[in-house]
Amino acid sequence: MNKTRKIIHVDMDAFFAAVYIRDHPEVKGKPVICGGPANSRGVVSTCNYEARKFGVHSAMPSFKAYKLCPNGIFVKPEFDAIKEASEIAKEIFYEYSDLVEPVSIDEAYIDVTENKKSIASATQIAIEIRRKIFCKTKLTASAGVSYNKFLAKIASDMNKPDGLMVVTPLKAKQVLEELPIGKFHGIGIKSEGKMNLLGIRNGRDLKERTLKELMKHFGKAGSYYYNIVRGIDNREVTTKRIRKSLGHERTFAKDISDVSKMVEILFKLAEKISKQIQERKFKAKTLTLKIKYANFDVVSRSKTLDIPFDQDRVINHLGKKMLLETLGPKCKIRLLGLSVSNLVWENDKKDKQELFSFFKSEMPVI
Ligand code: TTP
Ligand code: MG
Repeated sequence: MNKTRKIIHVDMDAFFAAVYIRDHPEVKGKPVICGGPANSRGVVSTCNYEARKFGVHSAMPSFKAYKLCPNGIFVKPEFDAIKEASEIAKEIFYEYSDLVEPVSIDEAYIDVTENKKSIASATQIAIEIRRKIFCKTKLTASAGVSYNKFLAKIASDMNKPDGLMVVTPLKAKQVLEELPIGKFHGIGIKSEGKMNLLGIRNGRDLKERTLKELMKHFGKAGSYYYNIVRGIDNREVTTKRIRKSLGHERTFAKDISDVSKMVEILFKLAEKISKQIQERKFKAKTLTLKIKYANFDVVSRSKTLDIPFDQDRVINHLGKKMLLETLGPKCKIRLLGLSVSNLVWENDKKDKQELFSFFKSEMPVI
């Protein structure tokens, strides 16, 4: 039986900033920027919609945010309050369904096709969820309702902030055709640029391209693009979110050019990552090094091993190798990052034995 699913995507509005403003009402109505201090070398976590009018956005360097919005109020996110609000929202979702997939601290998919309250209308549930979140946290959330995850996610973004949008199967075609290519979840900035070069600016343009053509330009992702623009997304709402990567980075107070200092920092990052993946009982096959140079150019390099790893010396060895291969002479850098991906859960004994012999034979201990 192929029953049409009912999926809700909920995403809190300007989350970190909204929590701060709720708890510090004196800043209400002013542009509030959460993250690194004004004019510092940190980055913006998020900002409220007042600050967005000045062009400030997440992941922007704080000094740039300061230039755009010198009267902005720069504040640190208050994580205890943030986590508490996130938990309250999650509890509300579970009142309706156990099929809840938290995607990040402020967003989740909920499959309400069959729900605990036997409410036939997913829209009604979304209305109730938004109202309850506001009652219990004094924060607003936006929600999207549709028949798959992709469309529900697109929908929740359409009437932000404090909005609700329902995309029925009848409406999906129009919504998708009119959607600017950069708004397609899963099409990153790079692919967006490539699509623009190919003359693809919105869903309508994308739909005109054949599967073969899209796969030629975008590889496997091409078939994903081909399907989503037709409203096809069969991904289930999964209750256990599978982590795809884990990483850390450090922005330095001053640009550094001393390689031994970089290696030292890399080692600390490797130790931290190793500890965290071991705690979570998974291993990784790919390590990615990120370098941001003093002029803000960013390069990243990845290495993938056949055998999964979780030990700091392996991570450090690979990271150091990539760093030395990548750095030009007299390079000044402002940020170093390491992340692991291609994650696998800790496996059977055979895997571990292979891992052990691999270390003994192939990995020099540093
Ligand atoms: P988002 O939901 O992407 O953003 P938002 O809730 O602030 O704003 P919107 O109304 O557009 O949903 O991210 C949720 C929180 O995650 C955000 O409040 C802060 C944090 N975050 C970062 O710390 N860095 C980032 O680059 C992004 C995108 C988010
Ligand atoms: Mg949000």
